[in-house]
Amino acid sequence: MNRRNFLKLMFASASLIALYRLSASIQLPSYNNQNPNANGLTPFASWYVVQIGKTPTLSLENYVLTVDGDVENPLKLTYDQLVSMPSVTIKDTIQCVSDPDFLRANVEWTGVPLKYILNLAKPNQNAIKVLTFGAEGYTADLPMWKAMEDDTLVAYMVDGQPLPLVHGYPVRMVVPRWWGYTYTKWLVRIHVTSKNVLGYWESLGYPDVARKD
Ligand SMILES: Nc1nc2c(c(=O)[nH]1)N[C@H]1C(S)=C(S)[C@@H](COP(=O)(O)O)O[C@H]1N2
Ligand SMILES: [Mo]
Repeated sequence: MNRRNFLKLMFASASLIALYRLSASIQLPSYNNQNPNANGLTPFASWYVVQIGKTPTLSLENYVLTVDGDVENPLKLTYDQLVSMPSVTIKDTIQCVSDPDFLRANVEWTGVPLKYILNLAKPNQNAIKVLTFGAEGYTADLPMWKAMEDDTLVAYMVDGQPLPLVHGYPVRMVVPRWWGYTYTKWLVRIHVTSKNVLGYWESLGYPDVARKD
């Protein structure tokens, strides 16, 4: 190889390395996903669906959210009561543990902080866990400290619209930074307990502290 070709080769490989380093330094937002729209959100049509049973159909008129167990003040909340409570809107990525790269969606949830509802129900001193129930019988558990985080939500809207039926209409759990199996869809019951209970996937060996990282 003559000197001129050697220099060309050096220049070409240096450019390739520079290009590679540039692409590696681009930080993807934490809520990045396939097929995001202009706002970085996942259109409902490309949002994955994961569930163990059939989709139950709940009506807003008959909807009741029961809060019971080791609480001083058990509650039965109607849909209207729930949506008139103080709410927050947050961006999040919901991700299924079984394929976290493919099964994830960027969404914007609106809901009532679970903490607000628990404070109304007044958990007893010995309460350590919260078990959430879906209308079809699904369960997931949260330790009390996670249930009391400001952005753990009882959500009734996504991207400014009612939840799609398959994504938990009318109400579901939202547990940012934790795996999708804690996001109980068709939420109908919040059970506070002093026992170390496990939900459906937790009892099958998935992490009870279901942190994504
Ligand atoms: N009621 C109910 N909620 C559920 C489930 C379920 O089977 N039933 N599956 C969980 C699992 S494993 C995941 S990953 C998410 C998926 O939510 P999505 O279908 O809205 O994307 O829902 C969670 N909530
Ligand atoms: Mo999942």
